[in-house]
Amino acid sequence: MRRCWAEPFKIKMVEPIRTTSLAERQRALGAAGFNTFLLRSEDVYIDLLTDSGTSAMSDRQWAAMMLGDEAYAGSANYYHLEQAVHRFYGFKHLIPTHQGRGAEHLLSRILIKPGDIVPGNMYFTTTKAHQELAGGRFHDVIIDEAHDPESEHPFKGNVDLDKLESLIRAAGASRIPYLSLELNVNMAGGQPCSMENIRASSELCHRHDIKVYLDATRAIENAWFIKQRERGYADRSVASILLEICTHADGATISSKKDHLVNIGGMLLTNDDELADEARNLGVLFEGLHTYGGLAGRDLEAIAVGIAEAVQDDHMHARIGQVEYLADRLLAAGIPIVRPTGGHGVFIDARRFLPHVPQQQFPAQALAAEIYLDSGVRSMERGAVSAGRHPDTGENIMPRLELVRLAIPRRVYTQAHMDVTCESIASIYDERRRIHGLRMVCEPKRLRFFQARFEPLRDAGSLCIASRRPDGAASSNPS
Ligand code: PLI
Repeated sequence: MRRCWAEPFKIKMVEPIRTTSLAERQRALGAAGFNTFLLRSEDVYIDLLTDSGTSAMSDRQWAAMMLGDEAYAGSANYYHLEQAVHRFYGFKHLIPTHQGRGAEHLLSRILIKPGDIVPGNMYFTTTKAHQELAGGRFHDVIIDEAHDPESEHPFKGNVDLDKLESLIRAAGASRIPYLSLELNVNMAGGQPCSMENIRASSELCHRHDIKVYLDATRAIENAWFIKQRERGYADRSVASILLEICTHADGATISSKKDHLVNIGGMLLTNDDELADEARNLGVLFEGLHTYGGLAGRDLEAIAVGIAEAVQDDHMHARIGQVEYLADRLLAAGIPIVRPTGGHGVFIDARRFLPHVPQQQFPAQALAAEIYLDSGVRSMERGAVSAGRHPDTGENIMPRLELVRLAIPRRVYTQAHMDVTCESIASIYDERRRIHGLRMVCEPKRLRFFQARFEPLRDAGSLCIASRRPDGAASSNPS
């Protein structure tokens, strides 16, 4: 018989959360322009907007924060973090940054020349934006299965080596500064890369003198999937798999706000002495001195402890196990989600959930709004709004994946919160025909999904299934 698992921690401190009435949520959503990013968190019941910076820190991390050495230069905490990075990632140089996009900015500015092409295994919003800001163009080389939410491929984050080779042949290696290799690809649904593919992609690039930079933001979650799914790794520790992944790359950018179990921070890691010097120098302009990078000493210390906790197999078992628990419940209720279940959240396939809403009417955005109205659960659109416009033509990009992401913060919510979330989505699914699309009425120039505003294409009441229920309230959040 398969035995249950439980989290490898107990709860020492709790943070109250507020339930709201349907009328309050309608008001809040209207004020937010139907964009869940613009909601106030005090109006949210269960916050699955992101797993970024939302982790619960351990007692050891909080204790470590009291050891903050707030020296402007040469803080002891920087050297502790450097030791953790050497031990767990193996790269030679650490340049701390305020968060992941700070590291992306430095790397893009240093390596990309105008007209360059940066291949990547699907785009991430901030990564692509910094590549474009530096004059480059992103080119997708992920395998086709990644764009198919129903494909059960175990490593949907993999690079398609033929696509990469064709690009090198067509563009010329000199126009390709590096391969941007994301681990546990966020926009594909938290999908991992296999070690075999990481190794082969790296060999192909290095044969052509092209560097390989990882987006190692969720590399530890990727290592867990290699342990679970790739032959030869079942008996290896997550920590040893992580180290092996990093041997194939020249460096990495990391947002510490995910895997590292902290609320702020990031880093650029590299084995390249020259690039490290340049990044330290440029970092002074944009981040802060190279031993703090926009962070307090206490933040650096919390990251060092967080990395050591994140690579523990039992932590990763519970972390991914909770995501799988929600996914399995949603599947049992017939909800179309991206398969196989990914690392940091469950992604609902809005195309199949709302087949009557055309993509130009932003079905994933409308569904995220509806889930909030129903139960106060906050999710995020990952579809046409997030994809933005083509940098050359200005046309809206219409990605094949039109998803609503339920990202699970680490060590924060219980199984009961997952049950409430599932019930809300299942009840909406039963009445999905009543959901209508949205029109974008305010579109910021960059990363529009953060601040765009929308209006319902029909009156707001028609968007809100909950208001049509006899009790006029959401089933799972009855206040
Ligand atoms: O939010 P930052 O600047 O610390 O990190 C940017 C970033 C880079 N790469 C990847 C794969 C990310 O997922 C990422 C940030 N992700 C966010 C904010 C998210 O909600 O997924």
